[in-house]
Amino acid sequence: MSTKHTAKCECSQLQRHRCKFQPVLPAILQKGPAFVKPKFGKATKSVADQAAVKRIFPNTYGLPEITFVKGANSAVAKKAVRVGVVLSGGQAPGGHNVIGGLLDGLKKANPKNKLFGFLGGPSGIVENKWVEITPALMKDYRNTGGFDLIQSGRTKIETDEQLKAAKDNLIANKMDALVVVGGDDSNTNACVIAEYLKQQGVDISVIGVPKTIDGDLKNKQIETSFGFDTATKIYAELVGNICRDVNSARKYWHFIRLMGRSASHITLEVAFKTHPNAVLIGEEVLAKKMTLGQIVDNLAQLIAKRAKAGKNYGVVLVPEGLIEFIPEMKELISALNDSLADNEAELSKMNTVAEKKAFILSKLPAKLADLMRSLPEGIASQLMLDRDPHGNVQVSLIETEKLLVEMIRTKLAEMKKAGKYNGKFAAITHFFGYEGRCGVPSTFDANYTYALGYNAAVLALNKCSGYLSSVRKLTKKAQDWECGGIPLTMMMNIERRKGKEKPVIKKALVELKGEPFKHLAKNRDLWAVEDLYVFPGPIQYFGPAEITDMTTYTLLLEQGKKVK
Ligand code: FBP
Repeated sequence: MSTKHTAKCECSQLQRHRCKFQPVLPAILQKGPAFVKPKFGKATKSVADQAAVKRIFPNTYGLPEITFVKGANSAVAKKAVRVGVVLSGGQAPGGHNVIGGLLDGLKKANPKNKLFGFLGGPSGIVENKWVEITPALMKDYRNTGGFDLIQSGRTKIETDEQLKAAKDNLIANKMDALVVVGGDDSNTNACVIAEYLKQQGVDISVIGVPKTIDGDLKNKQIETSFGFDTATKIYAELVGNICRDVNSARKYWHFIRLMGRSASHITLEVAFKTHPNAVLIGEEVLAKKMTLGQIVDNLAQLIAKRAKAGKNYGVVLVPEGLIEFIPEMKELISALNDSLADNEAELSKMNTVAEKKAFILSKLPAKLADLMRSLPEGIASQLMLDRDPHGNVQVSLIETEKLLVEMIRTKLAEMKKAGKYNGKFAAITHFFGYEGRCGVPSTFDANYTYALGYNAAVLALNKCSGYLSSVRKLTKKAQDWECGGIPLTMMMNIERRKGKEKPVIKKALVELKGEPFKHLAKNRDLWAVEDLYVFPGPIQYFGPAEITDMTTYTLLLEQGKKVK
């Protein structure tokens, strides 16, 4: 069912200028899809649990990697094709440019090719809601933030009815391909759809595009997901401003929780850009098996040390997923996940959180029930909130920064009594998450997303189903980036979700042996006591390349480049 596009787009001055920005395409794509050929590598394996992943994806498992090389490929331009695109999961800067690149790639191959945007995320495919994306409609959305052109959603297409409805609608709309722009869970779902269509003998390709501000959809082949660059620049501007405020007023401790789901990549990157006094990294907490009490003690010691030097102020960064990595909390969350999934029907009949909590407490082992009772009321209730459709705890809604401040306050009072602390502790808490997801894409993200979309068009035209659009060598100039496709099954392993073992794309967590974490470990003691704050300021869209084209420290460090 076609829907009239009603969203009105009021242009700011910046947007008016930014709309004119022409992203730089990698040289390999510049002449268009008819001059690019796929070069197939060796058959691939999933990162873990090979037998189980192969059993679930018999038709899409083991595909070879693809690299695009120069070569005449006029076959892709012969027949006009119809491609659908869907934005899935949380917003990330650059989504509109993926659609722009896809549209331009398709039109370059054959002006009669058509692109359709499914509305409101994957539910738009099941409910058959779409709009045709014409060049005229696309015009005002180029290089803009947000997903408002077709919106997003978190529906997971998994039941037989949903899969059948998706298939029927794709066939009814005479689609040749579907492009799913999403994170690890959405791209896992893209692979489920690709597999289902192959099993059903339906010749419609499904291609994924790596999106997420969290930066956790990456591996050897996918160097970063789009949106991470812009979102971390926006958070760094905000954190940098707070550092400057702290340095000016010298009277508050700011506890800042940053989005990023389980992984701490965003927190790490923002720390590189701003040099706060303390940075918690969830993955380190897990590796060192640190309890909540130890985390609080360490922070209280730092606060006391700075107070001794007359510094009753500071900035602490907290990743939103921290809570999932504290061993005792991890155990509690995992038991809660299972218990909430096992008792879904009964819980749905209860009206209040208190009622649900009492019921769940009766199902938990005594040790975990005691831990749950010891938590502040707000946090305990937040841990009970519904999981998202992919089974993830909604960590963005758990106010860990407030929990830490409350516990630190108690600890400092004890230390004061014991004569071990004599400072003032005035704390302010913040959560930066939604502020960074729809920002105007940085030049890096504008170029990267446009290339990912254009590259997805080339994959679709070559009928490469079950692949993730891959643009590599990202620390080089955009024209030198390499393009191709990575089999989705190659990134999968089996994880426990909603009480069941499920195939999912493996989340990339912060590697403690990786260069980014080592860089933090080398510098953080100095940042803790000295006030070496950096104030990065806003993203620059115009001006010298060294400030407009700057990429992330994470990417530079991961690729062995030197950073200051
Ligand atoms: P994706 O994984 O879908 O990219 O979403 C990322 C994210 O922004 C997380 O950082 C955050 O925890 C979550 O979405 C919030 O979800 P919601 O938008 O549903 O509140």
